[in-house]
Amino acid sequence: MKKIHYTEPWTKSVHFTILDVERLHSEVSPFQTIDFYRSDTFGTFFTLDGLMMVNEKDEFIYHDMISHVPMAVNPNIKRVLIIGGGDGGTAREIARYSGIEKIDMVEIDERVVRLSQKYLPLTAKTLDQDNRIHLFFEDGLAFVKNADKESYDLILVDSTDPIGPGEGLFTKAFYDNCYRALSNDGILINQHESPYFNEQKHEMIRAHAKIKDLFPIAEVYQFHQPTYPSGHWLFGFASKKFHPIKDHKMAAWEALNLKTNYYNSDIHKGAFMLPTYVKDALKNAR
Ligand code: AG3
Repeated sequence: MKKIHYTEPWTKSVHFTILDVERLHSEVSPFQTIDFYRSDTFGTFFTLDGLMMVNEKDEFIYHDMISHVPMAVNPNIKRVLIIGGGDGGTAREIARYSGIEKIDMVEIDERVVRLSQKYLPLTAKTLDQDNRIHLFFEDGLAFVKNADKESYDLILVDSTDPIGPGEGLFTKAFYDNCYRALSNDGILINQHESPYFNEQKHEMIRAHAKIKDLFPIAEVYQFHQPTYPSGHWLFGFASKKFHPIKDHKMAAWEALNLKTNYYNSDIHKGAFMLPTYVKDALKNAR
């Protein structure tokens, strides 16, 4: 197959390029452009509107950090709502907990799920193998708006950047509805962009400003995602009751004996220790 170069513009002047990739598939869905590629270094990867979403080499980092951090704070989580996450990686990690009763996954674009099932079984394979997982191909914004009050213990917002179909998932109205749909010990984890380049930092600040106004506990934690802009990426941890460090149930989580390749109890604590420039940016968020 013909080899091409794949480039994501991280900023106007900084581009990330992977040389010599094969394009496996390309299509324009009703929501976005979806491309699947194959690289010697990163394995199979896919992009939405040209932006890196998932690749076989570093997906474990993102999916460990979105899933195991809240599960180690409240091991009694039973009802989970995933917004986005069409590649299936987040559902795969959550499904490893036997105490989970249901995983509702709301992905606006069915094509992302179907193509991931075809080209990326590494992340998508659990989607049709676990009957606790229920797929809804709907707008996440409308779904949480119509969800019953206090009907979930955990909401995971596994979204794209706030451009295109992911935009509504960064609004006050959306976070408001998440708050309402969460139980009293509920936790919200959201894709929180990067603090490093101004392009993503701006979105990080906007998201935090909205979430900290709503939730009594609103923290941010970091991890290394080498293929996202700057490689320094964040999730938000918001909750009505649990603090991610003070309520960390380290022994209970370790007793589960889950093998993870990035997440561990030291990372759990360390991830919430932020560099000064990030703390400052979040403190002044409005
Ligand atoms: N969600 C995408 C995170 C943002 C990536 N941004 C970028 N490349 N500019 C990943 C979904 C994984 N389940």
